Amino acid sequence: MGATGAVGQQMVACLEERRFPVAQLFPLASERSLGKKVTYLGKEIQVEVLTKDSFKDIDIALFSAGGSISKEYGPMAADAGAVVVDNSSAWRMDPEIPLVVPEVNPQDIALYTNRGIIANPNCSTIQMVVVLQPLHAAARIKRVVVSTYQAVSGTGQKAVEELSAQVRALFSCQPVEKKVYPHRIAFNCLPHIDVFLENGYTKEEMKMVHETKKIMGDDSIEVTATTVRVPVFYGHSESVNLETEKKLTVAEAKKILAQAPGVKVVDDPAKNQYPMPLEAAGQDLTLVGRIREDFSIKNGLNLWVVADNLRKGAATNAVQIAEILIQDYLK
Ligand code: NAP
Ligand code: 3JM
Repeated sequence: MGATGAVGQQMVACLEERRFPVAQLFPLASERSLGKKVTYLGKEIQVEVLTKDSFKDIDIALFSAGGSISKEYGPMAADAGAVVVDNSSAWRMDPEIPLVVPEVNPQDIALYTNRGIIANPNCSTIQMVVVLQPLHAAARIKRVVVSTYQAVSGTGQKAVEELSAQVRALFSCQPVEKKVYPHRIAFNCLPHIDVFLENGYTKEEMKMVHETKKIMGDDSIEVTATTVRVPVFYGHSESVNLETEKKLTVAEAKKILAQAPGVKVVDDPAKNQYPMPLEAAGQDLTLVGRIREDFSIKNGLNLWVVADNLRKGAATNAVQIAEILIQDYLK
């Protein structure tokens, strides 16, 4: 569901690359996509328009068409017998619905039987908790201060086109058009992702706070976030500051992270080696580097975390959940 979008296209690619045992693929989108085709394992499949009957005889429904579609059609798909893996924020904080990052809380997938829906976390949360979890297990994280540098592809296909068009317009002395963001994104940074809330934070910032506690199963972890849109096409970066209960040296943290599932340490400043969006894009690992002590507190660490927001941040995480579903639950 949402097969023609930025996330949906990556989902199809991911199913293909990971050789997911698909018997039949049904790409769904809106009537705007009538006539479009999706290529899967060399075959062209016609995109179908979403209707109430789309989920008959479907085993797994991957949703990425926005919150309102997920709210309306998620329960319908579940009632029709499909297990829904939903990429939107619609169901994430519902206490009956599991919110899963396979490297962190795969056991929560079992709770899909509550409502037939599993929620996929926000892209910025996913890449952060993959790195936090092993450090938390070793030293208990008390507090996290995170600032994000998020790619435009996180907003969708239209935002990718907007950044390209603005760059082309600026370099050819043409007027710059803005439709997706309230300000120009080319050569700019917008400390504004999703809507502003009454508490002064954006909804994206509060997603990071609430989702982190739920996935890690620990309400005592304090999180504060500033989320920023930057003129990068693919790959979100995060500056993460941690305070732990137990002291972790840089060497210990590096060793723990080097063994953590889904994580790759890229940290050799002398050779200019550190994670970057250009390197993270197009692959599935979460890269971490610039690992250093925060000398301003007793037990503190600073990290720089980068991942492909459309892959680990969305499509890959959803497909990993589906892989566990078929392996352990839908036999
Ligand atoms: P996108 O590029 O704008 O694609 C949206 C997709 O949804 C398209 O396939 C679109 O079909 C379809 N769609 C929209 N309205 C529809 C409707 N009324 N009926 C049927 N299909 C409809 O956006 P995206 O970046 O792929 O993101 C899609 C959603 O995934 C987001 O809204 C968000 O909830 C979620 N998301 C999650 C993460 C994450 O962190 N896990 C990251 C990014 C996005 P048409 O092409 O026919 O319009
Ligand atoms: C990432 O229109 C919508 O409901 C989608 C908004 C959106 C979300 C969301 O809140 O589901 C766009 C991009 C996300 C997300 O992952 O939280």
